[in-house]
Amino acid sequence: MTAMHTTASTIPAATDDRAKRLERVREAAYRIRLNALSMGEVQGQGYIGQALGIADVLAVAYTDQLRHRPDDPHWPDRDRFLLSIGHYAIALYAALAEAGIIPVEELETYGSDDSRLPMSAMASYTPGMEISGGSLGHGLAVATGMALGLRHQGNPARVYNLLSDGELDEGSTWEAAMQAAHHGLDNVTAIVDVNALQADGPTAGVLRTEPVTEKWQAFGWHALRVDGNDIDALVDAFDELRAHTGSPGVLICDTRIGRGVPLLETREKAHFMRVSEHEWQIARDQLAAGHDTEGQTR
Ligand SMILES: Cc1ncc(C[n+]2csc(CCOP(=O)(O)OP(=O)(O)O)c2C)c(N)n1
Ligand SMILES: [Mg+2]
Repeated sequence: MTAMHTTASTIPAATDDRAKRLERVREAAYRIRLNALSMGEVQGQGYIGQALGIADVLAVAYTDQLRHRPDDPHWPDRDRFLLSIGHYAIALYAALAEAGIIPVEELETYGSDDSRLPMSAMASYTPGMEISGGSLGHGLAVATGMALGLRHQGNPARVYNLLSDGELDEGSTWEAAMQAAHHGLDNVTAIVDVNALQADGPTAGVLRTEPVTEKWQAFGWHALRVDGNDIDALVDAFDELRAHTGSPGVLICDTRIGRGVPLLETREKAHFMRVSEHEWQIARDQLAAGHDTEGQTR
């Protein structure tokens, strides 16, 4: 018997007035950044720059695009969001709190013993964390398998995989890309965070991945490239990829490490940041000032 799948969504975004829709995402992105700063302050260090950089993408995904039920993270028809970059856990926790999947108050337990929010992502610990992805380069293969399974079941859910530009160095990413295209998996969306940085330095110096768009196209993907800190452009791109049929889609997002906090945007060692005690309040003030200015110019 074919399983019944409801069409209920927590996010009735498509019918919303566009200005309201963008404003809602902008506010969510601001709170995701604040959540990330709170967690960073608990540990005094971490992958804070990446969380600030990817906050706009996560805000669009979690407050505008994904079909999910915050109180039922295992709802069979939910869209799956796979984080293959385990070190970006801080970013995803910030978004899961904004989406109501984990309580905001729980963020203060980040990285401590017995917390459900370990510093590297663990699927068995955290509601809404679909995979344990710290060993880089496996997320897209898991996404491909899940998407095949969902299609086989007649389940309309979509599978998203957020991967980093560092993961483009992994051969397994490209094996999965070939598979997804071979099977015409239009229920898969890959999102690549091109922050131009890796653990050992700028991506261009570690292993040249450009031209990224053309590579995905050559592998049979419908590829779009946008400024990953431009909410307007992100919303359009996500909409286009959801509507696209016949092949998998990839959204290549150029993001800026530390985005929204000038103090951290200009850090030399941006992959793993250490932030002094007195700098956290400055960071929050800078974030608030930027948010206000942006609000006034809209
Ligand atoms: C298979 C594998 N190889 C190496 C590592 C070590 N590692 C952890 S983060 C990282 C950098 C990867 O690049 P990216 O995610 O783009 O870095 P970021 O943008 O966060 O600076 C590496 C090599 C790993 N986790 N898994
Ligand atoms: Mg990177």
